[in-house]
Amino acid sequence: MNTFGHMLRVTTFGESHGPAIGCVIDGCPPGITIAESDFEHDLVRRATGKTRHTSARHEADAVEILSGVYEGRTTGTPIALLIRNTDARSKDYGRIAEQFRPGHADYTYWQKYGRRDPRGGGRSSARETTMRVAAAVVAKRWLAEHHDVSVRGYLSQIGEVTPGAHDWDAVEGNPFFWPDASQVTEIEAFMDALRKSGDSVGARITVVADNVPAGWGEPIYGKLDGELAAAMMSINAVKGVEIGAGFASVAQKGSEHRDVMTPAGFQSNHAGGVLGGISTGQQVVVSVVFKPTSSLRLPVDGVDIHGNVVEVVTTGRHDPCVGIRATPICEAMLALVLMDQALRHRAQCGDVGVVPPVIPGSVA
Ligand code: EPS
Repeated sequence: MNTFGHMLRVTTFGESHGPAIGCVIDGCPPGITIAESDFEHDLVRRATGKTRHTSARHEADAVEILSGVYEGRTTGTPIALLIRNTDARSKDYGRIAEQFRPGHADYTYWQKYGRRDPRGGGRSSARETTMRVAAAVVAKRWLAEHHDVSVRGYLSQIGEVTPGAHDWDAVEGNPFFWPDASQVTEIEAFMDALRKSGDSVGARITVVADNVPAGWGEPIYGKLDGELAAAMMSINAVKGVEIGAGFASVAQKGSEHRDVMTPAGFQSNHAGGVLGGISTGQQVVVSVVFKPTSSLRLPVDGVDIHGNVVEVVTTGRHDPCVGIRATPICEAMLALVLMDQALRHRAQCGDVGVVPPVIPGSVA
């Protein structure tokens, strides 16, 4: 499957070292103002090659709008976006073209299809996430204009390090999307040592959506939290997703976990803004865990496609921590799921309107 979503459907295509990557966004309402330059901000936030802490590949990531937009506004017909790959260096993959990197999708792609495009990881490359971020530029705009919904995120753990403080203003001011400016030097030193060692590390991203009205989501199949989990798990290298208190819920008592409602507002948000698969009107909170990347220059014994024992060494321009630039990707999946659910809610329940009482601090 290369398509997700129900009323808003996004299909991505392309390989890391093919001529281009792209997406088709179908089901998008007409009238949204969008220009090629609007994609730049989020694509730059996600891009490689900006600092020494990510892959050194330099892609222009220039979006071409091929369809679905006329005189600067969406027409309601499929929106096709294309980005040409300009800095692929396929010779880096010569050595591992017939090998399986331990911990990588090389082996499972081979088992599934009986063949694979080894250049840059082909379709399994994190390059694919570029188009999710591009598609979500449209979704973020629609959510903001129609519902005042905003989506943002930050790096909430890297290796063992967690933020000592949380300041949204700090997040965009460092290469890691880290919310505590006082720890940036420490993280830079950590990443420099890691890069020199040739190893990689995992990370956690937290994304939140503000002003999501109560009522978005489906009660059984298609739950808001269920679709968020599936959307986040579809990102390369993701191994865990939590909604609200998430796995910490296992150690909580019910009296602690329940979010007490008073006429003055909810007293907590352990639910992460979702009850019974439907938004509560509180902040939607999702936390996403990325595994350490598997493309390492550290040698390891492995097998090749002929079953021979080989030494696997990955050369090239790899990310020592893919989570460093994953904040915009998680934001993108949150925005796309929310817009899809908003359109579904409008289709079935658009006539219901606001149902009292609305708990203060939440959104109707
Ligand atoms: C990636 C490996 C590197 C990254 C790439 C993701 O590609 P290459 O080996 O071709 O330099 O640069 O990320 C991007 C190009 C991108 O735009 O995100 C991988 O193995 O997933």
